[in-house]
Amino acid sequence: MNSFRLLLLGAPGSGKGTITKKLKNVVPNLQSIASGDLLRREIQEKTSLGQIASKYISQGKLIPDDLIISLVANHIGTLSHSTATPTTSWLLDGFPRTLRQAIALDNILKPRHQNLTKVIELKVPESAILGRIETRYVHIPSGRIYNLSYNPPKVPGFDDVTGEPLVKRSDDNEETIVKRLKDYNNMVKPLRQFYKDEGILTTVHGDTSDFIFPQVLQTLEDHV
Ligand code: G5P
Ligand code: MG
Repeated sequence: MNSFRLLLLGAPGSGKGTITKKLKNVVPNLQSIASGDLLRREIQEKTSLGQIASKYISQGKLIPDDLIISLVANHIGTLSHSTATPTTSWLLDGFPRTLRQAIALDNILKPRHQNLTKVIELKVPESAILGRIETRYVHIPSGRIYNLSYNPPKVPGFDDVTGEPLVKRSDDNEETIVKRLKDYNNMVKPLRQFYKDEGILTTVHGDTSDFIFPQVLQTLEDHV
């Protein structure tokens, strides 16, 4: 497989984090940045950004573009200056989410000659998503994701690797998820068009991550 710089697009609960983990199992040294994981760490560490972000996240609202752009830009900077070479594959999950963020990302990547090479949108029926979210638990420091039926922790309530307690996300309740899904469906339209125009968008469909993952892999294998 050629190296890639991938954006995973997809509704809340569509399995972006799950597909990232599956890809890491098969793509050596794959780096990833998940904007939601970065924000949840800021909240746990009680930083000033975390305090602002927590109010937006618990209401299911996007945090302001400027805040998320500078947070992710810092992390992309670390990626490309330390471990990454032009042949290192990496992926973004959850950023960009607005057209303004997409343009800002292009402006960050272009001078480094590291533009995105592929965008894959995961399309999962909302009926399947609603069932998953209420039973999701996460380990904030690592971003590891569990689900009581799909991939339960070995010891209920505790992270498999560190043994630390798992938590439920403040935005994982029915009221907030309905709002997040509605907002996603509106916000994604200009993003889709933007990446369609760049000729790098592929959409994959399925009810489960096990069905979607081989399609993601095939898309990356086909991409040059
Ligand atoms: P996030 O953190 O980016 P979302 O809303 O985009 O959050 P989310 O909820 O993290 O996306 P996901 O990563 O797509 O979903 O899905 P996942 O966690 O892998 O899977 C969901 C659950 O289903 C898990 O429990 C998993 O185990 C289970 N599962 C997976 N596959 C299957 C399956 O096949 N079957 C079953 N039964 N279960 C399965 O953003 C959060 C907030 O941060 C802010 C916003 O406030 C946002 O709402 N934020 C930003 N704000 C502005 N701009 C940005 N760019 C922002 N990024 C984050
Ligand atoms: Mg996620």
